[in-house]
Amino acid sequence: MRILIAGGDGFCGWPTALHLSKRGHEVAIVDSLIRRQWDEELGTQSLTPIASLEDRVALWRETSGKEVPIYIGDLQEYAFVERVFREFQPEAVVHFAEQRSAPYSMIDREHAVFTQVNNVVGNLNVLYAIKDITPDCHLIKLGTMGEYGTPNIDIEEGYIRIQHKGREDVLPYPKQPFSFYHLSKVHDSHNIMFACKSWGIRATDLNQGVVYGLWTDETRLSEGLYNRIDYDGVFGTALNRFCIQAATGHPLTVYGKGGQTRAFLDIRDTLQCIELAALQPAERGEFRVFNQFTEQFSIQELAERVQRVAAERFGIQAEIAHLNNPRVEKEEHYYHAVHTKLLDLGLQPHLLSDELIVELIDTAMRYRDRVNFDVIAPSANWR
Ligand code: NAD
Ligand code: USQ
Repeated sequence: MRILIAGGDGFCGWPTALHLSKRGHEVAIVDSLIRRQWDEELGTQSLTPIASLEDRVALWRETSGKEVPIYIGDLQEYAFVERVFREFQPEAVVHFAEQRSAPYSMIDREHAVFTQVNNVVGNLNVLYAIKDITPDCHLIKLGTMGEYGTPNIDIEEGYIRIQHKGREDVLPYPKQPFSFYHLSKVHDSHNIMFACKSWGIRATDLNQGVVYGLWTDETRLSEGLYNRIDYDGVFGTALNRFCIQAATGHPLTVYGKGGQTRAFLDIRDTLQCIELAALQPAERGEFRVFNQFTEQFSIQELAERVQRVAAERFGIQAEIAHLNNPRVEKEEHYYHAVHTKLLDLGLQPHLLSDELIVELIDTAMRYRDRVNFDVIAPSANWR
């Protein structure tokens, strides 16, 4: 298939682009490279060294013999988006290209406004480009499990059957997002649902959990193909952060009680899910929603798991620190989210293993010198 990867320079997008290219799809990347600027703004960098996007695709060409054209530009600029769609004529667009950090969106008014404008406008432009240029193209949009929040009932996949005053309907599942970032994803979901209904386009909203891991078959081939991994208090996410903290002698930063439970998946399963969704597309006019994760864990449970593996395999005694929670969220709650639709399409999960934690700790030890300890503490406060 001809697949456009928007956000193909990022943590999920780069390994997805390589994986799909390796599997024989015709792949092109769109990215504004703004993620690299946010690193500079925050005084941080990926734990692993990452080559420029131009060098990455040049090395991939040498390594695999496959061409991955790149389009550098901002999805907020419609003239740019139009040009990409006219030239590449995608059959599927995988849309990763958004500001994805909840803490970044909560820094102040400017960051909240930027996040919502960037994400909502970019997504709307993609919807219009599909409608006007490639109406049969399947939009595979990265949403997030955090759109649902933590309700005291099971979380369904996108929709819930409700009985009310003797009548019944299947309606979008209620949303109680965690941040202005997570809210931007809710706004995107509503816009996509409306576009599917009004224009008959096909879309799959992948409500993805927190992604952990780093290495995929293609990105480990050589240093120039390495993926990024974040450890800072703004872009770093729970499990990856804990492994890097254990490796560098930093206490594991559990916020509050740590009873917050979230959905998680290995980055290799992100790649699998995207390809499964692409090969079995939504129907014209259909707005499909899949919950894209494989397991759920509490944050405390993950910290204890990393602590145990660090001790058993490296002799590291990692301390668990319970920091004042910078976020407004429940620290003890019911959590059970349904996730059968991707399994039905053929997903073979990589469940969390001690080996994966060992590999992350090992990677962090190798690149310890690149860590700026000043950016590990959480800096954005929800209140
Ligand atoms: P990332 O920040 O590493 O990558 C996003 C990429 O999009 C960056 O390279 C950035 O430069 C680009 N980008 C952002 N705005 C753009 C714009 N307006 N125009 C063009 N390019 C733009 O993020 P990631 O971790 O790879 O996440 C990818 C997607 O998956 C995001 O939409 C995110 O919300 C979603 N997601 C991520 C996780 C996770 O744990 N990383 C979990 C659930 C969902
Ligand atoms: N947390 C800690 N300590 C840390 C980091 C996080 O206790 O050092 C806690 C947070 O308070 C939160 C949970 O861990 O309760 C998850 O936080 P996170 O930073 O790992 O992930 P989150 O902010 O939810 O965002 C990440 C991605 C985002 C994606 C989301 C999926 O950055 O793009 O949408 O995971 S989900 O959580 O399902 O919404």
